[in-house]
Amino acid sequence: MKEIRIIPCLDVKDGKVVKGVKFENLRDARDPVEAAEAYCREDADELVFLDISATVENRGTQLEWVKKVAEKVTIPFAVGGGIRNIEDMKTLFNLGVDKVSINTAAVRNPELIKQASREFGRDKLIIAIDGRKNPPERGLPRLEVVVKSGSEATGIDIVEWAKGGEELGAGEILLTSKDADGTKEGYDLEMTKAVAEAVGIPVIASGGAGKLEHLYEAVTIGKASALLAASIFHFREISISQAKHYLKERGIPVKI
Ligand code: 0VR
Repeated sequence: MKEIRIIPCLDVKDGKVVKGVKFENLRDARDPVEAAEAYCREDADELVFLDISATVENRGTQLEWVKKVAEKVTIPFAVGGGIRNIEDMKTLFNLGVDKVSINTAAVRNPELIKQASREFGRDKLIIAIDGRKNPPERGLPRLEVVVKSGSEATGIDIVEWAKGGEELGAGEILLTSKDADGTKEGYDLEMTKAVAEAVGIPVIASGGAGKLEHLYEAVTIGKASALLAASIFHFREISISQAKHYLKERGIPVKI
């Protein structure tokens, strides 16, 4: 098993790191630059910056924050949120971003994945998939892709979309359970396992981390290659070091 990466996520809105539950009730958590520097010092393996500004007009402001963080980050730095096309990706790479994460734009135009993979290489391209779980009787996919910050259902099966993203050239999948986000009740293991077993590229588990055990089960049951978390790290309930030592003591390879 390759080393499992521990990845804090900065959900940024109006220049502040925010944190909500199920993508709603966002409240200020930290300053983006302060948080990024702290996570680098604390030996996070990668950092994700998710631009959740509500409108396109905010993009300029948010790029300023991406630039400020990119200047301080000393670990691989991925940015997602509102990325619409190849030009948006070029802008981010020119700011020093290492990987881009596309979500809604890829669902709307899957060819964008192929173009981006050809242009930049699959190692720089993450497909972010936000998902929800439907009750069996509704005739919807059990695991359904949602887009536009989780506000729009697509009727697309998450596993099918993940396989399609891999075929089109994605380098890894950032799989976020909207239902689990911010709840601290654990990752969606059914969703994570279903995707991880269907693709040959790494799956980053995201949404719901609340206890050290959640991290362990996301790897052993969910088959995740990397663990993204926000709440437990932003509110200093668990440190990166605690997470890594807990996993290492249980036989999970991590970089310490
Ligand atoms: P925790 O459950 O706190 O670890 O959160 C992990 C992950 O769900 C969040 O960092 C982030 O992916 C939530 N995503 C979105 C969003 C939050 C607010 C608005 C939109 C989105 O579209 O992904």
